[in-house]
Amino acid sequence: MNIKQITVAVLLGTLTLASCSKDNEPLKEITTTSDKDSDKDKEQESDKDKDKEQDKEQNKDDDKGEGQDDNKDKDKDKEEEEKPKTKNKLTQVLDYRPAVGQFVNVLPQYEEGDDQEKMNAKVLLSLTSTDQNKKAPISLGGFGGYVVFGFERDVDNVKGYDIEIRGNAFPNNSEPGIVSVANDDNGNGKPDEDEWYELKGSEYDQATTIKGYEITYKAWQEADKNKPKSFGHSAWTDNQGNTGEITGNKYHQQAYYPKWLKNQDSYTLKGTRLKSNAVKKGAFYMLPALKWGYVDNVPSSEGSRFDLDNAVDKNGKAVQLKSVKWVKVHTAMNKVLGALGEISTEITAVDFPNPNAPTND
Ligand SMILES: [Ca+2]
Ligand SMILES: [Ca+2]
Ligand SMILES: [Ca+2]
Repeated sequence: MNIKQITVAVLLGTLTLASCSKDNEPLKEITTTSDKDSDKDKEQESDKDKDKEQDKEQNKDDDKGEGQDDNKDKDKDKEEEEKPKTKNKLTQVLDYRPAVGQFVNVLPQYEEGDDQEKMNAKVLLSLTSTDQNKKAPISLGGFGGYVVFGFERDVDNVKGYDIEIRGNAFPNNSEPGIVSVANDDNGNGKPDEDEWYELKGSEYDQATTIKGYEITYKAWQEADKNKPKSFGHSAWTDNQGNTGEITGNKYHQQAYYPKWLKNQDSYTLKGTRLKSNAVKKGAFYMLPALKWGYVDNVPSSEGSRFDLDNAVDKNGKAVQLKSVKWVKVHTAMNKVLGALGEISTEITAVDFPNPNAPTND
């Protein structure tokens, strides 16, 4: 036993004595301390209990949470079923190949170094940008110039119209474009050798309509430079034995041949060709609207809508399509109208009517 131990023993003795004493002061002091400790213990115990309770609560909440998640999933499924479908959207331009034309390299604007991919992206931006400064019509140039669109999801064949493609037509200024559609039949993710179905318009069965028309545009040649307004010049030949030329006009003095095809001396475009119905009135031309079924033909939304029920195969036989992946538009006429330039389809917007219409199957 050392001094410390002795001190403790004495203190313990005092403590025992004090405990027995009727003098409450030291007892109080001591017991108070002791009570404080025990209170602390109690508090700690109670804190522990609280913690336990909290844990329990949390577990309950967790359990609830899990339960809620299950319910949420179910609710979500229900909502998916009941929620109105959002409108489909134009999200891709897979190919933009205008024919030679007065707005080519301008709508959209070509910049040095742009390649096919860049031009496709510019077309998409022109048609979908929410910035009004970037939104602009795109031009397909003369006959056969085309663009291929892809969407957020496949275009369903609902009852009635399935897609709306607007142009910049106004009365007596119609420049019709033909719509064709396809699915990825060969599964390579590209709109290529898949079967394309034309959406019949009012002129499809006319005797003057040529199916499988082909035209080849030649790039500007050194020999063209002495011709008047030669900047826009391009000679063409077609598969019907005709030859002709696109000529420049004073209003548009850039090259009319797509500049991003700089390594191609010529290129060929194909499709159904409609006879031009342009009528010359003095120095002007009137371009009356066709009855129905063409892009850039009438100014109204209603007249710019297309129904997949009008799809025909390459032999003109009607086909029933449940949905399509890609939509193509090409300029339908081959005609240069003096200073007005060539007939060229323009596109300003792609939209979808009636997203919740029942499907046609
Ligand atoms: Ca339909
Ligand atoms: Ca394909
Ligand atoms: Ca137009």
